Amino acid sequence: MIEWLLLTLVSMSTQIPIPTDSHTPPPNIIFIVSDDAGYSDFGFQGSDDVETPNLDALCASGVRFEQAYVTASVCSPSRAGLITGRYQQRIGYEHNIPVGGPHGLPGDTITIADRLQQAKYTTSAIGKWHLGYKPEMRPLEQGFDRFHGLLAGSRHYKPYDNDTKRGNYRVRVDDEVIADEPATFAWFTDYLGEVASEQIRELAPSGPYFMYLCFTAPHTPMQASPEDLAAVGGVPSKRKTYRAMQRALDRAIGEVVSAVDASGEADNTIIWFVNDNGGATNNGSDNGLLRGMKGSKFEGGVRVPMLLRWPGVTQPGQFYLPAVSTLDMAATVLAATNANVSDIDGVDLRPFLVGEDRSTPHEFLYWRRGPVASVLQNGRWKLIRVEDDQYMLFDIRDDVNERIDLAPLYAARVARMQKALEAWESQMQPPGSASGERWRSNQIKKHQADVDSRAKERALP
Ligand SMILES: [Ca+2]
Repeated sequence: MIEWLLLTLVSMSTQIPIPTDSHTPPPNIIFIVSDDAGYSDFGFQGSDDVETPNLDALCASGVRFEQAYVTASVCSPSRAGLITGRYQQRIGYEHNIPVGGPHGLPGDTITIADRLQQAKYTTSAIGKWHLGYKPEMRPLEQGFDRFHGLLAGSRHYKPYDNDTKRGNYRVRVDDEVIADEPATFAWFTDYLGEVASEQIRELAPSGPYFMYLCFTAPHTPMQASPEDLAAVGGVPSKRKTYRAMQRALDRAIGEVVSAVDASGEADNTIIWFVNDNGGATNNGSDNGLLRGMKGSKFEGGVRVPMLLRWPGVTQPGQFYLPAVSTLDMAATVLAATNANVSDIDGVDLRPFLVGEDRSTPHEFLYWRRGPVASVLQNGRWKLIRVEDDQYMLFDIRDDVNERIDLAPLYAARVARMQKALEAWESQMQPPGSASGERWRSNQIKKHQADVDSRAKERALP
């Protein structure tokens, strides 16, 4: 109740009209995605040992979302939802995809880049792709004019030696693997920041651009430069390396934001930062109070840090409480370009952010990956279904760490939410790529009642 009152007050004090001037040039759009970071592993999320001064400054200059969700608790399906603005299960994209395998985003998928390309944007994908390996699944066939990154993810942060044959992990420009990594860059995270900044300087004078910038940090392998390790201090540990990787990530993003600010286009550039899934079990990340980690339907698997700076729409120092989704990223920016978004599952967040709409963007949000599915109602009630017949119900407003299973007490609510989940599922395709018995049992184990500590969660990759 207090939260809602506060929200209303904030909304009232910040209500401003959404810019509708048809002479306003279309905004540049930058999506920045980090990989496997913990929910609390940023200064702006309250970390006391990870320092992210550049992201904290970005946070201070725009809105921080208190309850932001990705559409999957693992990399590839989460990105498929983000880049299409549609539940990825609509096309059966439910599971992670094996490196080099046949699965991925079908060639005829309409991505946000396709839609922005039609709206005369220059579209650029930088960094981790992880949405398919077959030629028709690659960035240049999915609406991007250019690609500078790797088809897989989780590559080494150091350059590969020239005799290392790791095609899907090697840096490619468009679809050509670059010949000499050691001569091209010293540290991959910084390199992505430099590539993005260079492109911003190049593209800003010539019309609107869309940049989809996906860092591989702080996903494994756990590698940090000696400089970053020295800077974060402390005794050697996985956590120390992780903190150093976050330091590099933050520095690279700082460079990108500086390039925007120096481009003369800062007032007309959207910068949207999000992490792709909950902190992983294997990289030393910390999800704070949230139960569960990457791969889980508990909040720690799907609730992520999210920031947006959009002058004229967001206010410096703003925070937004109701639940939002990465599906909303495409819906919001496409609505600003007057593109047709009728088939998109996300919601245009602008009326909510400027206080014109005091309701909440989503009555329901849904998740499913193999044997575990969930539904969140009004940002508060969360039903998790394990296999076909086990239900857990949490009131995450009062019990954000999901300790008290209310399912036995609220049978009618469970039944109603179960119905909503099934209605959503009836619109989805069956999973298109098998997850394998290991991942199936892993999913189920993660949601057993006795997996109630970080140590037990970390035993389940
Ligand atoms: Ca990830």
